[in-house]
Amino acid sequence: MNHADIIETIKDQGYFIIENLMPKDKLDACRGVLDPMFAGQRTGRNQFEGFKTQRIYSLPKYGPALWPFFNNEDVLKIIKPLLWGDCLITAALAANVLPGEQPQAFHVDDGFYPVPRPRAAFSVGAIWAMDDFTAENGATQLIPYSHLWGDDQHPEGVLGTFDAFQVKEPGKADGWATPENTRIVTAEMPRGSVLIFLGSLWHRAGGNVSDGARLGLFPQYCAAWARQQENFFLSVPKETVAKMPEDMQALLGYQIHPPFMGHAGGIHPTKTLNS
Ligand SMILES: O=C(O)CCC(=O)C(=O)O
Repeated sequence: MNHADIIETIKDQGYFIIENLMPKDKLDACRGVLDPMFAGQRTGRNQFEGFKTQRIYSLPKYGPALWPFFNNEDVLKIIKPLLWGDCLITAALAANVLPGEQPQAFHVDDGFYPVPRPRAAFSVGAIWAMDDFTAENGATQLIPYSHLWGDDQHPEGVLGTFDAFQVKEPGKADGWATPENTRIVTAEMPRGSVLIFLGSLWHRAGGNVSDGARLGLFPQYCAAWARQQENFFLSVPKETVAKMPEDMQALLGYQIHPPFMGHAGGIHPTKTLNS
């Protein structure tokens, strides 16, 4: 399928999977950085992060092996037209769903922009499968066409988008309930594939009933005029940004969105990198 057809499919059903997009050497190089970090990583602090899920944020700061997962040309050719022509990285995380994890609460990713639904998505997510994603190990689950829902429509019997953050102990809420009468698609895909979906689409990480972990690398992109979730100006050292290719710098926010959004004291933000 070409980029234009994929964009139309995403506008229609809310998501699309491109199988086997990332070559093995890049997957291996990235895991070479992430695996030792996950070996000592704590699990989540609430039901949303996942009591048996490890997360690492602000990934671009961990070096060049991570960057191909953020500035992939094919993915950006699909995502930018969905976001008014240009985008920033709004969140840059990896989620390692461990055996025994419950399904996450269903949620949307752009719900904190307080503009009534239904409306265009203000963000688009791309989940890279760093392991094979299966129904057993916690592959992402999506509700097709739910990006068209209004504010009053929720998957039946589940927590609201932000309630899962308040659940601080396992088993204290039914956010992981599987709604009845709702068609759920499980994004099973081989390692190296990428799931692209609108930030307005209801989705969640699945539960893991297998005996292995499921690692997903999850860049989210927002329109270039929207506020980013993560503050990369503070979390990614300037020296690291200075070594990045220009497109990575721009994606992190070192760019001007015309006519002058993002300037730094009247100058282009990249000019601050060597000062
Ligand atoms: O890891 C996944 O499959 C999805 C995670 C997710 O949707 C999130 O944390 O916002």
